[in-house]
Amino acid sequence: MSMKIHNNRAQNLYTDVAMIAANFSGQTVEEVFIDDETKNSKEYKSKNPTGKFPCLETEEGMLFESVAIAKHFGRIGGKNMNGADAWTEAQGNQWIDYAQSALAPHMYTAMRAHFGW
Ligand SMILES: N[C@@H](CCC(=O)N[C@@H](CS)C(=O)NCC(=O)O)C(=O)O
Repeated sequence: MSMKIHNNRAQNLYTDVAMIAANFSGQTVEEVFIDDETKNSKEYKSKNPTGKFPCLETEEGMLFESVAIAKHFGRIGGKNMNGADAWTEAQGNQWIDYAQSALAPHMYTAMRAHFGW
């Protein structure tokens, strides 16, 4: 089974993060858009409990959170994308964690102010 990335809309920045990692790691991933009715169904909630996108469908199961998905691609691509050793992996993770905790929570606020959404 090929991997499918579930998305709610085009230009979801979180899905873009995961797909950039997919492309760099050489993965072929089909994008599937999930409508609100499907998202809110009991069956779908059991697969994607946070209701957030992206969510990756794999042979092993479903995986949510864009960074977890990106790191999964980084691992399975066989190109040491997550770091060639413990130190370089930790250095990458420090910036990912910084971006997630200090930047991402304010990203949409800043973009709304800038673009007038
Ligand atoms: N921490 C999550 C955030 C994902 C997220 O907030 N996705 C939004 C982007 S629009 C979403 O799916 N919203 C749909 C909803 O809340 O119904 C990640 O990194 O994947």
